Amino acid sequence: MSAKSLISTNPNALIPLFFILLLIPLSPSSNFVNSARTLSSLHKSKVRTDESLTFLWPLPAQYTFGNQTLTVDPNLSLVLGGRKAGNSNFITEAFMRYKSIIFKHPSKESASGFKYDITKLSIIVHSENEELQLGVDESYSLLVAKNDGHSIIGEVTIEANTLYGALRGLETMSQLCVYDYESKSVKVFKAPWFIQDQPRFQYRGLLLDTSRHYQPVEIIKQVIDSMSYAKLNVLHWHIIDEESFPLEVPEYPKLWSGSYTKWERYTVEDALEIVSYAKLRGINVMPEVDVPGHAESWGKGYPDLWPSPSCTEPLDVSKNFTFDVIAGILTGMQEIFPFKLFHLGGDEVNTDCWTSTPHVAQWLEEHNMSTRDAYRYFVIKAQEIALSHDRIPVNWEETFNTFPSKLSPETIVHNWLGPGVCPKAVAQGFKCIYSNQGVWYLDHLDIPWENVYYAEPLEGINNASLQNLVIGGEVCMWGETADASDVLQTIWPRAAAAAERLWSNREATSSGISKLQPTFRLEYFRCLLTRRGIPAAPVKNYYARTAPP
Ligand code: CP6
Repeated sequence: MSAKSLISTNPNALIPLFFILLLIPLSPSSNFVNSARTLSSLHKSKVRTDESLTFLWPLPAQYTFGNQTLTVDPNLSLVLGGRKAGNSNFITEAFMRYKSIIFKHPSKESASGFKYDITKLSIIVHSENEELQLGVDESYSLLVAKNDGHSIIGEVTIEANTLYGALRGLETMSQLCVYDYESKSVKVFKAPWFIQDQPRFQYRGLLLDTSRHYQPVEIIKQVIDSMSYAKLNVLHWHIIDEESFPLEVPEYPKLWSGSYTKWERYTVEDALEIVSYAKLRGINVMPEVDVPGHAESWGKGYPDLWPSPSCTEPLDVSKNFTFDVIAGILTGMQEIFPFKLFHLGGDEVNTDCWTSTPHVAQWLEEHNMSTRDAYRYFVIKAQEIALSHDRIPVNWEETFNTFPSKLSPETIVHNWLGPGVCPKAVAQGFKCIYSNQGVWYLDHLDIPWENVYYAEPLEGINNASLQNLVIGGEVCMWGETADASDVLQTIWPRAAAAAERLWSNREATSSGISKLQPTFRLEYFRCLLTRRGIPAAPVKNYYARTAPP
């Protein structure tokens, strides 16, 4: 079946949900999570107020639900509305993807004349702007209700300002559509649903390291798919490091001779494919060029980048060639990665090779620089290269810890050495990303999911305008101990704990045994991942599983 045949143009879909919202009495401070009642004026069903468990992950910002069970037509059709009406392959493709997720099980043939409650899904997108950058509007409203024949908006309606908000709404909708093994058909339980949702943080990242172990493109795509299920939105691609350089760089074609083998490489076309695959799922890809440490593999193709063949890291600070190569890499990557944020690393720099290599030591002396000065000189020069390529530099926290006042004011400080640096960085006006290694390093297998879940990026920051400088957080999947055979089950389910922390209300996810039952919902989400083909590890061992409520 072609995608086009599913689309009909329904002028009713142009009537925004907004007008419906006006009909709904809301007290401004009402906590939707606990007072589900607003839709009862619109729908005759009784809205549940007794308990608030949902199977949604991450938990939406605001939601109400009722007590109806609705049937969903396996031939669900798409109706496009708003300014994007009729011309969005983007939405149509996303709809097709989600349709195959929702109807994975063949539905039992219904008796002829059977009327499904839900036969169409309306998607209204207001903005024509398709750009995906930090801070893109990901908000959406979602209504799932029985069409009583009276209201003009019925069944399922997703309304969003951008394509990316609509994607988040589709994900939520797909989580409400549950295969019912009794009737062998897809149902929505606890309808009508009304959801208004947006993320708490604009940057919700996952670091993937493809230098310590090569990850095939297909695995990276699975990582991207699974990120979209948890509403994560930045893939921090730690693509190169000291161990290997798998990426093709047209300006310096010998760089990827630093790959492990000729087959463990990414062509420019591979990288472009990953970026566009991610964009269709609302995910930005942020590349990292980690300098001056963590770059030994560059010298395999260009040994001049090493201080000497026997002392190979950090990169030679004394040569212009070093910065020419960095600029060449940036030029190549700029063509691949449209995301404005660019990670320049800057962590774990041991400058011994600079003092022990005669020509570098001499250069330091001529320039009257200590090793710390030279480290600063290197990082600032790399930042200038990024800025001249219209990129915002992101640096690991050591650069801020060592010379905060010299960094470009645009710098985004990336925390990793325990908690505490974001409060200091935002106090000095820098933006910050939280990745405390004690809780958000996924290669640390001994960190329980609860520690991931209850880690709070705003810890230690009380002033609201300073809190706004924490753009979000990122879980890190360093690659030393995981390859294609186990990287997904190392990422999941714990990355999902961070994903809810970064998306959902702070109050709804705060510590203590929440009545929102994160344990059970996480087990349910992990199970959802496995049903969708993502090999997520068990939350707890089998015998310790939580009984369904
Ligand atoms: N690689 C790079 C790494 C790490 C960092 N940078 C790292 C350090 C300590 C731990 C885990 C990872 N492997 N380039 C630090 C940001 Cl425990």
